[in-house]
Amino acid sequence: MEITILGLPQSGKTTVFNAVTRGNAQVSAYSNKPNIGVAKVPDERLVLLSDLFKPERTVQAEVTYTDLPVAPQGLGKTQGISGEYLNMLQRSDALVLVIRDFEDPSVPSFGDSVDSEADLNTMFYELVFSDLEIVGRRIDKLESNKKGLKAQQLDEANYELEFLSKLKQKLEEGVGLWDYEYTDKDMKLLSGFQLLTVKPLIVVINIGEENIGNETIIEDKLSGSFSKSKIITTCISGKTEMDLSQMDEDEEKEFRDSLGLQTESGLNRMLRLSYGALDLISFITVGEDEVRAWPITKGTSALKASGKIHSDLERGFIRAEVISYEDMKECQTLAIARERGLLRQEGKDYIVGDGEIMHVLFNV
Ligand SMILES: Nc1nc2c(ncn2[C@@H]2O[C@H](COP(=O)(O)OP(=O)(O)OP(=O)(O)O)[C@@H](O)[C@H]2O)c(=O)[nH]1
Ligand SMILES: [Mg+2]
Repeated sequence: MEITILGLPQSGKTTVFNAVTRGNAQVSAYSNKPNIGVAKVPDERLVLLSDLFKPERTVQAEVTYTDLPVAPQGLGKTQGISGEYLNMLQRSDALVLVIRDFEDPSVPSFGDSVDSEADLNTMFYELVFSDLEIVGRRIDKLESNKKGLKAQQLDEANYELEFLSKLKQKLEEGVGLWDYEYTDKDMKLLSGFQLLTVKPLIVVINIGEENIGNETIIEDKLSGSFSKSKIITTCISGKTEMDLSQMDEDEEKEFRDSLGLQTESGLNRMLRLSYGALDLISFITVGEDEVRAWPITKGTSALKASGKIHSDLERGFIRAEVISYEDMKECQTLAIARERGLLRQEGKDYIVGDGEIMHVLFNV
């Protein structure tokens, strides 16, 4: 699963990328290669389970982030997004849009002054225009190919044309396709187009250090204009989080406390929200060697989930022993859980839930 970070020039994309991946990509260097890094998804359940099982290692779920290089000429000037830049956005499963909301005279602002609301609208329009282009091209192509079609193909083409016209209308109204209600057939058609305003979007408002503590007010102000189910808004102080991400754990905690940062850092919240936006949940395996979170899409069966661990487990799957995180926390040991009958036996079609601890019995 991949998330791509985009935004206007100098909005803090690379800074956010570094904070998320604990990486050291050069901030503000005009490089034309994307930065690619892995972010570990925070999960307090792993902390408690590691306390119980004292494993050799604890492994968090991971998501890949890409920080796109300097926006191509025209980005932010409502000319739509195109070329390789567009391809990269289309390939990703979700988008993180970084919006500048920090004052810093040494960093030139995109407009006359720092205006997060205007920047957000600008970027929304960029995404909408880019989709409008794609939809428009597809409509033209279908129209011009219609002549030679046989009856059934013509029906299909007409269905698609009707669907695309509805999308086009929405886009022309300036709203994205985030909240459009799609039928299963629509979804199938849609998957071929890789439209940007269909992908989950996480808007990250990059606030200045001086606004730490005002996150809720800022979020409410900006998200009011687009309450859409597939768009999530969150504030982070990019620069602070980047500095914090370079520290060791104790130092980071001390610094966080001294800043009076929220109990859950904006960064963790962003990582958690992005994970959810990808429709991912985690199941957990426990043992002396390893306590580990495994990402699966919501609705995954025990059989498919076991295949994430190893293909042998899927091939030779017998059954799974499953316990909820809450029950595990209560029982403290698997022996007690078993005694109390809380370790359930589940078959291959069982739909694995978030945070469930699973042990797969198999035979190959
Ligand atoms: N004061 C302050 N400065 C920031 C913050 N975030 C980023 N900056 C600064 O803004 C400048 C641009 O940050 P980058 O992270 O390179 O921004 P970018 O969007 O990746 O820039 P390009 O890739 O060049 O478009 C750098 O000098 C950062 O140090 C912040 O939260 N507060
Ligand atoms: Mg950058």
